[in-house]
Amino acid sequence: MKNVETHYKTLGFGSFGMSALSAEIDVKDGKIIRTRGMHFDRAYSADYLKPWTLEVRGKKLEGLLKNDIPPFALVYKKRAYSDNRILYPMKRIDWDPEGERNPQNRGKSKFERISWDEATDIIAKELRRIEKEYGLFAVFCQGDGHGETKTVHATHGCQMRLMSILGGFTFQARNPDSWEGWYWGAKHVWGCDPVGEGDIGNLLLDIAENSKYLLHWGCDEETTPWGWCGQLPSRWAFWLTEVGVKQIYVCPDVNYGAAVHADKWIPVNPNTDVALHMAIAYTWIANGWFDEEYIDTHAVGFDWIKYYVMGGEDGVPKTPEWASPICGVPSRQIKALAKAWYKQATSISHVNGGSLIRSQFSAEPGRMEVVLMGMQGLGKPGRNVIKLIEWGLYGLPSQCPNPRSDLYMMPAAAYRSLDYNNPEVWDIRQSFIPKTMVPKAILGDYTVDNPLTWYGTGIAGWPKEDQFVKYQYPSKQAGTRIHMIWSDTPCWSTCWNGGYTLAKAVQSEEIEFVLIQHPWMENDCIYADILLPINTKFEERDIAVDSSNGYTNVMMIEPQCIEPRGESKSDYEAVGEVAKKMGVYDEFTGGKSEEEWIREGFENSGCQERVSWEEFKEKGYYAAPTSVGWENNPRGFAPFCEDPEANPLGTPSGKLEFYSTALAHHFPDDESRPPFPKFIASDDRLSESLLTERGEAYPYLIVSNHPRWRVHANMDDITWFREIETCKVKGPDGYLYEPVWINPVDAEGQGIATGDVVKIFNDRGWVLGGAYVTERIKPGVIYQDHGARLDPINVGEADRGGANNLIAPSEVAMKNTNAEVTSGYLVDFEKVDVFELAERYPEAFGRDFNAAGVKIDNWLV
Ligand SMILES: Nc1nc2c(c(=O)[nH]1)N[C@H]1C(S)=C(S)[C@@H](COP(=O)(O)OP(=O)(O)OC[C@H]3O[C@@H](n4cnc5c(=O)[nH]c(N)nc54)[C@H](O)[C@@H]3O)O[C@H]1N2
Ligand SMILES: Nc1nc2c(c(=O)[nH]1)N[C@H]1C(S)=C(S)[C@@H](COP(=O)(O)OP(=O)(O)OC[C@H]3O[C@@H](n4cnc5c(=O)[nH]c(N)nc54)[C@H](O)[C@@H]3O)O[C@H]1N2
Ligand SMILES: [Mo]
Repeated sequence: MKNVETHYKTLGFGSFGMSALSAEIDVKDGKIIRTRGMHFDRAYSADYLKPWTLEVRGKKLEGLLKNDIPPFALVYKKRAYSDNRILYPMKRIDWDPEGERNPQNRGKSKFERISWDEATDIIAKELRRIEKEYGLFAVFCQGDGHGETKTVHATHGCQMRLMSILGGFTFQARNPDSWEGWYWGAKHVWGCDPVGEGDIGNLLLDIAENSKYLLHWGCDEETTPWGWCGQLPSRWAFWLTEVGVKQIYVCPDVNYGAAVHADKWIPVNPNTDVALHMAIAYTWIANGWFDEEYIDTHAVGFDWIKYYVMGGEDGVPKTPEWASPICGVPSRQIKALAKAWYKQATSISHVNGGSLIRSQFSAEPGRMEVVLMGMQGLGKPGRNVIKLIEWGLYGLPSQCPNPRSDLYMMPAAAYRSLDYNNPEVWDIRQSFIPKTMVPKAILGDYTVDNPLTWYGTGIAGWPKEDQFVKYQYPSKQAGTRIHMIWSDTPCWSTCWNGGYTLAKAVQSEEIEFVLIQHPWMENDCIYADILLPINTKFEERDIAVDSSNGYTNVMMIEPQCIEPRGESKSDYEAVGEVAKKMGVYDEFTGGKSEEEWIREGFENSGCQERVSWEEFKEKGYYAAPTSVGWENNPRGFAPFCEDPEANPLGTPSGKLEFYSTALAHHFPDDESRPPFPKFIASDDRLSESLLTERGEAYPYLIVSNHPRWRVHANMDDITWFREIETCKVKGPDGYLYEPVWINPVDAEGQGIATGDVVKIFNDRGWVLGGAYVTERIKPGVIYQDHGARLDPINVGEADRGGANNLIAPSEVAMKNTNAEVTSGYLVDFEKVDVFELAERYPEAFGRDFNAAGVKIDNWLV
């Protein structure tokens, strides 16, 4: 094509400066016209790259020379051109830093355009005032989400880099959301710091060669690998079928992976997996179907499990007949599954795990799964647990489900966000609040002497000893509560727990200033006092790495594709403008220009060992060949299995701790996370089980999966997706509602048909959704993805967009943790008449929308 320039970019939404998927962007006349997967062989030959081949029973799976990027990458240019972009700095009209601040109107009032100069003047003045009145620890920084993956122009956390230079702030510690059950549970059984997921080396091959069954347990490899690692898991699953591995799906919904690959679907009720686990253990113990020799040499504490499962503790043997009414799986199916799993090599596959690891008491299923694997000889051929996402996000050389490249690259030095895991950069323990406790901290009357307390920073990536350290808000070092929020991650309402309590917290008098920087007018942006416009990665030059695609590791220069829209800047540049007003610009940039940081990133990445800077710049990228002999790398837990003395686990005893000595020592009386796994329906804080009284009031469990057509809160405005019937359901008023899957049995009672609008509710509030009546969800369960864009009907009470996190519990999953409960909780639903609602809430229903959703104009004067 004439006059078309092709640029390399990584498109993926892991953020944190880590890996994203390499793509080629075609630009014509200053406009992006096309996106394709990167051809790795543009500058390096196939002979050099040596794509890998997996071959089992005569069937081959081959590495590609062109990246098979997911739909999110293909459509991402629409985000750059979104009508919903924030193009100028803005101020809430009724927030006057010199007079009335009207915090009660956050989420309700409109915004007016101001200049960058005016905005940064106000911000600098506020920072100085707050420093004088309370000290800088009163500034609370929220900067930890996923989103665009950028390095020099880091997506999240630039404001913390500035605040650390100024000398203080309170850090929002993001709980290990992706891994709760593994982090707080499994880690105490098999070690596996930092996140508690198992060792997955070379398992693509091990499972294909040795497993008879693969249990996709809370796993949809046709949806969630899209978030980080493209289409390889899908190709692998097709190949497994050819090779003869039977794929069994354990989940409440026929998810997209199940629809395509399942040999069998075991429909389980949300977050009741631990009952199913217990019944499997019961069947094994009752029949002697487990590996006693392995347990003797590789595990401690099996007697506790046996005692509990056989009913020794509470007089209730955990039989399949006991489990069946709880988990919804017929007892004969439980027995058949237990028998098959014992008789034949069986592995488990997760992307990260679904509700069972993000619901109440998630430590129980998290560690019971490891107990089951241990009972059948974890690490024996074909008996492992694969995490399909792991090479996606990190491409960690030690953890890759090989094959893999022979070089691991990371332009870490150029990453401009705060390095919060490095106490030499900034010790976050001086003052922090776990993300799951922020509303509680703001709404409670805690003081230094009467503080809110908890255990652990809870940040994914910290070693397990961290779980036993006690912290408090306000901290002694800070000596103050928080009075300002500075966020570059304005999707609390859509992605975190108990969103309606956050709405109340941000309207508190005590929060004097809410500053938000974001590319699009959505979600928590409506709570801002000042909004700063941020650009997309197409509008910046950067350096990037792709170790997510599974074919070859690529490091690249990312040229600028288009001009920044409006007056938008990158997060790094925006914070830089504030740094100028605070007189610390040189410290903030380290005295280096963008170009110099890109160069610095290259020099420290590992890539410089292979090519010169000049060659790298000229070719635009470096791609590493497949490593030689990867087939022989260790497979999952095989080294531990073969020699547990020489290859101990990271537990205190070095063995599988079915009974955790550390939990017993630190929290002997914690009934929400006892030393060994149990079945827990409720405690004095949480009762999100159908077995409780609340279950009678709200008789459905909701599954709130990671969205098929979004990455969390990202991309809810992509018109190409919104035309798809499982992406949005058109209501009678023409509004595109977030789908709610309802089984025909449950829909019938209320006369609900596809296209009707329903209200999902519990004692915490309600959200709307568009009914999608289907047998793909089991009866008694409804399913609505998380992350739909906020569109408040009544702030703190009702939402039209369908952001169901608003009605998720505020309590943490286990007492001495900061784990979230965002799925598998109790709700009810009923059909509503949207025209009647429109009369009752004229303002909300009067908001103008188009094919991309609610328009930005509704929020501007
Ligand atoms: N119901 C339910 N809730 C869940 C889960 C669930 O399974 N169910 N899962 C949990 C999990 S595992 C996760 S990871 C979280 C996800 O939660 P987050 O990681 O917080 O969510 P994201 O929407 O990916 O990204 C955060 C924000 O960054 C913005 N963003 C993207 N690019 C940029 C940029 O360049 N600059 C700035 N300033 N902002 C940018 C996005 O628009 C979005 O507002 O959700 C958790 N919550
Ligand atoms: N498309 C897309 N991809 C993504 C993301 C995204 O937002 N969108 N987010 C990324 C991130 S940050 C993460 S952490 C991962 C998350 O990856 P996962 O944790 O694997 O994703 P989920 O969608 O929460 O759950 C996966 C499947 O578990 C099943 N499931 C749900 N609840 C239960 C339950 O209680 N028991 C059982 N047995 N099964 C259940 C459902 O079938 C669901 O499809 O995905 C990543 N990839
Ligand atoms: Mo996640």
